[in-house]
Amino acid sequence: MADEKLFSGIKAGAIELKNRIVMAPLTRNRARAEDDSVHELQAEYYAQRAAAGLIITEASQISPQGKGYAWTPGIYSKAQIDGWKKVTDAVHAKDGKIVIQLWHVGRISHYSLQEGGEAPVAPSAIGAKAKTFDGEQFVETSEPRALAIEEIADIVADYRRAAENAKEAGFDGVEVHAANGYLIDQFLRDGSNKREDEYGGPVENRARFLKEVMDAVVGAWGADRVGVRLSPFSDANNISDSDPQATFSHAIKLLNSYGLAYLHLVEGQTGGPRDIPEGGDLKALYELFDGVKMGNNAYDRDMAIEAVETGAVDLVAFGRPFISNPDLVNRLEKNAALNELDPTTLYGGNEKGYTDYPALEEEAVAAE
Ligand code: 8OZ
Repeated sequence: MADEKLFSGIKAGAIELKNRIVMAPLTRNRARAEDDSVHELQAEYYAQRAAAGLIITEASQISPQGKGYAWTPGIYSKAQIDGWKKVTDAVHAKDGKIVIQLWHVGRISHYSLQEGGEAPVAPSAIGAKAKTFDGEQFVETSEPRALAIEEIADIVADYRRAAENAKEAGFDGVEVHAANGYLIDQFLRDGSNKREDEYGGPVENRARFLKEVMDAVVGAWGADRVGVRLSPFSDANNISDSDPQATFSHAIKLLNSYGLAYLHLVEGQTGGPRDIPEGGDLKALYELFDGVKMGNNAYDRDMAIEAVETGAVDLVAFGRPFISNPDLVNRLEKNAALNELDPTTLYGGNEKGYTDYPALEEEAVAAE
């Protein structure tokens, strides 16, 4: 066994991890079309990856309104809870740990994906120049309508219910998805939030929705089983802010006050370059958080070992490598070659490109 710190155990809040390698949240669009539930196929997929110190599920909508793409799973109905229970049982049977990522897409949706064909919702009626997949093709996201102030409490209640459902489904905790230009990020940033009530204007107000969501989710789970994901310097889904360093300094100080299981940052552009824009300082943001820090974005083995060894982060989340390498932890330990990813089977489909990537043969060790 490799003796680098990356391969050693750690506690993230109350969650005991057997190593510091995390399976990042990965949208795969294979939930059942009729009820947005996961089933045996996902149980097998996640169980294959249970050697990770922690699995974060694909983003899962907290309500029908929170959905923005075809075939993403929900965590608001009985059928969805039952489906996720199959997943958590399968992961736990292999001694893995798994949290579910709670998601509301806000304006990153299309009316055809919304109940009654309604407009998606957002802090303000400002559309994103972004695309989504409606089950047949890629389409421009629809023009959103601004949430009435009374509706915000309803969405917070949806988060609370989803968090409670996640407990019933047997998860080890939850991750609040506050990244990548979705609803919480839309509230946080001044490019998408032009509200004139207490949810808009100064950053203290723009962070109010995040705070209310965290209060609700922490109320259901206790802070030490709740993580949160932010992408301070990503413009994913056409999100923008005039001063991300200030916005996210405030957000992270707020999050630090809870005593959370971990803070998860996308370092640079989501799924893209790791570059931080002028005036941005990722290290300074991490330093505002006293708990366990998780980094993500295009890490390879050497970068991950180094980042954990130096204490830049405590955990490293791998995305694409975990798709094509169910036994990624073993491969990293052995410094073995990785399978290539088939980009044509990322989103939608069946077991092809999902549960059929091979694990390393015992003898195929590339190096010590
Ligand atoms: C890829 C495709 C659709 C959604 C994210 C949940 O970026 C996603 C996502 C990724 O956070």
